[in-house]
Amino acid sequence: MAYKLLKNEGTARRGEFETVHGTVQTPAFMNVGTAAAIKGGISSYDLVDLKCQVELCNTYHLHLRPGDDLIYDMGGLHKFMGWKGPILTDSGGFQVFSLAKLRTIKEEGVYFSSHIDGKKIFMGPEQSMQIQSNLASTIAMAFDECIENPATREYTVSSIARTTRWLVRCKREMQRLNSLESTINRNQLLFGINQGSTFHDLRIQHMIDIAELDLDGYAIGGLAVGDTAEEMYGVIEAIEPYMPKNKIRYLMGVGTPVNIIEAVHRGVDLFDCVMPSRNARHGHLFTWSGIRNLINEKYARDDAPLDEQCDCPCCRNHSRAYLRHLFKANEMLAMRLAVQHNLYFYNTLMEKIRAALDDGTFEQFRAQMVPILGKRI
Ligand code: PRF
Ligand code: ZN
Repeated sequence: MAYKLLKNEGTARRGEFETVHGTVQTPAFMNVGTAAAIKGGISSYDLVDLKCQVELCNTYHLHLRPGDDLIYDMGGLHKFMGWKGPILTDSGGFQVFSLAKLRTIKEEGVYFSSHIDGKKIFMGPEQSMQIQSNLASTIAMAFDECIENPATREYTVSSIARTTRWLVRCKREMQRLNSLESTINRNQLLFGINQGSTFHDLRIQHMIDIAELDLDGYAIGGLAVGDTAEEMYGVIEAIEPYMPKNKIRYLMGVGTPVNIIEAVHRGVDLFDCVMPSRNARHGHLFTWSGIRNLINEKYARDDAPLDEQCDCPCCRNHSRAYLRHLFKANEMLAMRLAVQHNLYFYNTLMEKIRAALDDGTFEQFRAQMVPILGKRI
């Protein structure tokens, strides 16, 4: 089980990541199915048609509902939701901070109330690993604190020290769980998460510290949470030389097509974001000519497919006028078709990025696509 670097162009990397649930071609985008479902009525079998390689689910949500013990009893997340490919579970370290109410952070972990029914819950590194082990995902994420930007240097120093101590506990607990015969996926991988707000020296030191733990992959967390895109690119550039070359690198919760191209340029291999599915549900569609708002009156009698260059299920079968009508009429099908298109677009974007890296033309691709993809049309 390993990351193999196939080719690079500057700091940009073309690689392969082998797991027990299949090999991921990188750079790759993970499709977000928070509560074991992609919002917008997309099933696991749809994901195959949408060229999805990896699905991402959330520890926090699944622990609250239906409960990780139930999913364990049902044979794990793969069997439960009918998806055979790799699954990455986020640790709860982000959702506890963004969704939970009345939370208190202590050395042992976080005390909080469920956003669903107010129930009091404790989650620390050991609990997060136990839940993710019950879910039996391919990749578990470390339990971290995601600090919102801007943050003070003083708070950042103490927070990342605790995140490092939590990471050591995560690794120990994951080793213990993987040694148990009752564990569903005894090859579960663990990724560490770099934090440090926008302080380059703290980011670098934290990266050096966690690289020593020799984990299965490394994520960059704490970005796209109040910082500008330029600050985010600056942090990636600062830590890239300190990220192990032989391990996969994941930028958490990012981002727009332009953000992804810019991060690949700076050495990132793996992404996830709710943006394609969330924007689709509001009629915002990513196309190869720019970003389209389908609710616009000008599409009322437009017979063209949403994107002439796209061969997703929506573009192959329907017109802009029809899709706009579905949105205006609040039909469920509007969501489903729009989400299918946006996910297909993101997965195709990654395919094009990989092809450009294979050909040694990624920088050309970047120069050509960045001005187009960020434009509203
Ligand atoms: N930590 C975790 N999950 C995350 C983040 C983080 O910092 C982010 C930040 N963009 C998204 N998801 N555990
Ligand atoms: Zn399409």
